[in-house]
Amino acid sequence: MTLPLPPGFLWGAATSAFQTEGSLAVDGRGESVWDVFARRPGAIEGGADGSVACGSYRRWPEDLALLTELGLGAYRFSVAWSRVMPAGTGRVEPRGLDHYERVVDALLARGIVPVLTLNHWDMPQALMADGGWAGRGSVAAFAEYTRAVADRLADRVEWWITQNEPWVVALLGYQLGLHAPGVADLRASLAAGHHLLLAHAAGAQVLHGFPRTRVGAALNLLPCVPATDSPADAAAARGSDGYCNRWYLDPLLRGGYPADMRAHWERAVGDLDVVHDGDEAAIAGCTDFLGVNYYTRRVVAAAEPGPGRPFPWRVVGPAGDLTRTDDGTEVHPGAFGDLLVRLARDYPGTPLLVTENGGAFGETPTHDGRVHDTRRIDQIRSHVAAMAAAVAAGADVQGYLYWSLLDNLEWAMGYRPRYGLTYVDYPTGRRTIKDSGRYYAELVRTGDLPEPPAVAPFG
Ligand code: IFM
Repeated sequence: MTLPLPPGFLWGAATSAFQTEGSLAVDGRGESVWDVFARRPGAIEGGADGSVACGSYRRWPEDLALLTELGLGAYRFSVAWSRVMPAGTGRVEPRGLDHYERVVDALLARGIVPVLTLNHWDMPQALMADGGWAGRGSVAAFAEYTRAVADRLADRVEWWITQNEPWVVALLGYQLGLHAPGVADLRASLAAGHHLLLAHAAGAQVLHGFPRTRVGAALNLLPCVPATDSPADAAAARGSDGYCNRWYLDPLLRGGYPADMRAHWERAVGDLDVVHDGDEAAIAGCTDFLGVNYYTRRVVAAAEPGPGRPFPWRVVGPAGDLTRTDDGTEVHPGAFGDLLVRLARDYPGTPLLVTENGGAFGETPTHDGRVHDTRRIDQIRSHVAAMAAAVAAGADVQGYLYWSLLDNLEWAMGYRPRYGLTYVDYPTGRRTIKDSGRYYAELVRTGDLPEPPAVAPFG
């Protein structure tokens, strides 16, 4: 029996520029916030940086050959803003655009649909002079950058993602200072989140000036489950959902920020004057599809706000002996399926594209040269099954893009976590398709869920 997915369903894989490209000082690229953040002692595990990564700026033809070998029909990649506009605004660097044009043309020649992300976290450092995403000037800057990329590529690229995971940027980059640009300020994080959404709207306006473009934002959605049956924990889970999910979903797809979460923010930081009259109207109604990045769920309990806890809840789990990835993240396909059904119910009429799903499973090559990553095979199988069940239940899911095509730089965790369908030997850059990659290829080829292969432990 084949999976009940719509015709033209996009099966693919995803990467981002800073996590894979390397070649940071090539072809006129400017510095990004991640270049600078990586130089802070202790910012990235192992003192790692993005200078080499997977070497994809040079080795991109190999990456595209991998997509073909896997039989994938779509590739999500990101354009590095600082390659196109080294100073964030103003002068356009044609060598940067030439590079991405070559990639897009080569994808199309291979029959692979490009899904282009404009901001996967690597804002040009020069824009930090105005506060980065915490400054309102970021919105016009993003529109200018979008225009430069669209002028070159919007005649060939149909699927555009303006922002990747705005909540994560606001939380880790501006609230906790654990990601670039390393700011730890609650008000700045509120401002950053809002400007990321406004910039999505400004970018969408530019892109909609070109025929055939479809514009979405990719949100990292985290189903929030109450720790107990108590009304207090139920309220906490609802609040947490407001904070990570609805604060982004509702303005994009429902016309404005949710009132309950607005009240939480006002209690925490005072007046929300960063949101100007007309902003919510600008953000509403410009999103053609929702990008869904799903990794796990969170279990939430009621808690008094206090130092380091601006809102009345805390994440307490999931706890116990569960299936987990290498970094302890719970693997929970059921929550993925439920999320897709919930999105279809609560935000009807918006097609969904799974723009990321995956996990850190660090298997390395064994004596036979292969990577027997059975845990990732289970993860793919269970999540695709959950997605198919959600589609059967009415969710309009148009594609599934696995994170990631390649092992790559996992931000502040450096190169330790491995998310790829393809193993990357970092000292040489050599790529080896893992058993999970072969499994995914078979799934895509057959449109069904193959039985996991029996692994012969000794080759
Ligand atoms: O590697 C990241 C990606 O850049 C954004 N989404 C989550 C992935 C895994 O943590």
